[in-house]
Amino acid sequence: MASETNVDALVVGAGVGGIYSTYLLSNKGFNVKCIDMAGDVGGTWYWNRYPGAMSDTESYLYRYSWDKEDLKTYPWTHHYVYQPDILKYLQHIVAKHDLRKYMEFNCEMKTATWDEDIQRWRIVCSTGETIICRYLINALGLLCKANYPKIDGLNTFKGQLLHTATWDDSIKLDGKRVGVIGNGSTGVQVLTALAPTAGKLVSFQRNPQYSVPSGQGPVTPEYRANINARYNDIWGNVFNSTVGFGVPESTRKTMEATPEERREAFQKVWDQGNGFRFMFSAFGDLTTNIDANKEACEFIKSKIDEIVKDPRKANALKPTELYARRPLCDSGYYQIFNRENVDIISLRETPIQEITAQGIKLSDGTVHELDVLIFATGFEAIEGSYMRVCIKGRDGETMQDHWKNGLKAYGSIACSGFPNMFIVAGPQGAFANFPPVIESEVRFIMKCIEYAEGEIHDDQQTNGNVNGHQRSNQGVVEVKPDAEQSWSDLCDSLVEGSVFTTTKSWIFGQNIEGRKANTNFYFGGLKAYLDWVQKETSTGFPGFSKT
Ligand code: NA7
Repeated sequence: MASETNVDALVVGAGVGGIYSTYLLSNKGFNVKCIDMAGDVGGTWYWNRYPGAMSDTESYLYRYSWDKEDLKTYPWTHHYVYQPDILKYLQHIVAKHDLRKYMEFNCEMKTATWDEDIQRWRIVCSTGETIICRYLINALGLLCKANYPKIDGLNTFKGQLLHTATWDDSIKLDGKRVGVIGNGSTGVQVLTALAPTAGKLVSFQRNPQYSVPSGQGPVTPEYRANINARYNDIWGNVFNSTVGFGVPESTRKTMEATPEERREAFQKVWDQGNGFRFMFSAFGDLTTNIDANKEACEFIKSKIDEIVKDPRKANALKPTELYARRPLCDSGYYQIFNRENVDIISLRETPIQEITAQGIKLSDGTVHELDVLIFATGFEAIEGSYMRVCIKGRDGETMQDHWKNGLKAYGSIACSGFPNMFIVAGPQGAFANFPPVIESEVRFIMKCIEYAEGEIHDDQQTNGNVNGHQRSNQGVVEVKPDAEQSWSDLCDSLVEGSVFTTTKSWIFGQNIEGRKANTNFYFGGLKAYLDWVQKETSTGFPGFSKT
């Protein structure tokens, strides 16, 4: 007979958000379980194992802020951490805080149903197990479900087909003829990493994107000592900033500088490296002023001309749209196109007609024969993970129903009609560095749970299934529909005037064919988000009802 488990809280997903949720819930004495469909911890970093996979947040910030001792002692060697090191770090945190005992892998949540009679969630897993819990914390991941574009003949290809988000590292690419579709953050990384060893590498590029140097390289012991000495201030600044990337956030207006001053300022951040630094540190209005933005575009395009020797390739690499997507950075991306084994095909000029057994056939009849075809085509971002499971709230409403007119979640963490259910890194969260955003959301969720529980008294007797804590005034919390709508309206209003709305990308859900544009992020900044959370939690949770 299939087993049934009762817990206080179920965390679904063992990535950055799921690990922290499990840590906080278990520390508060909840009987907690964390499941993940993957074979181990890591979330997005478990699956995205493609060559060159790297976080483009500086290493000292691509980690949890709350383990102060660990911040100073855990080793990292370069300005940015590559995927294997991120995975090792997350495994280390899980081991250090003894969290593995709460975790079960190869266990996927298939359905979650709110049971009104017992005021609990009832989760059925791929293993056949049923889990019953008071709190359901979904940390399913916003960049998780791989996006395969619809291209004729996709299944006819006789070579090896890979997607960067479900990478198989047993496949060797050295000396092979490799085609890559996609040139976002992932495509840029995988192309740059494969160029030196692939026999032939072709980027099939639809929209070129702007990229700047990352500044990747080893750090000195002095650099690390300096970071260690300043860690408290560093995190203080991050949580007081707009984008949380540890880079200065300028307020200087681009068009008030002379052309020489502008070039000098752009050159300085180009030399220092990091995409967010380039977008936010030289000037403060690249994302809000089209003329300012165009100056940045011209600067980067002039760099492409300087770096890429073949004018055909250089022209193909130069974007025509504004610099208005998630900013990219690289470790020598434009440089790879000076190699003889690397080519670029502009799909805007010659679109893909179909994929054939041999490779890619373009609209002009040319066939590019390939041994391996890599999809670096991104994700069904944000809702993708939620659409492949069935979560039913009050009155049988599903998440699919709830989001049919656009994604929304109050403070990014809760949806009306889904009591005692929370989302980590859901829609309409702060557009900022993910680890501090995720931490902020998990801490907000914990506050909501504390509110649902009533006061928690550590020194009182155990009450039923809760280890060592007694809860009084226990209840069920649920977001009010009008509060959820007003958060969504706020997100819409904050994006007005942003140049980001001029491009089509996953930021607005428009990377998937046929999807309507939706404001998927809160563009008010991390600090403003935290101020809002502080107000919500210190004024009696006005957006929630408690029964
Ligand atoms: P992105 O940023 O969504 O990039 C996907 C890329 O795939 C982008 O270049 C797309 O071109 C391209 N794409 C998608 N569909 C097609 C078709 N049908 N034909 C040609 N090219 C296509 O995904 P990433 O994985 O790079 O990055 C996602 C986030 O993960 C990133 O922001 C980081 O936060 C980590 P398009 O621009 O749509 O023309």
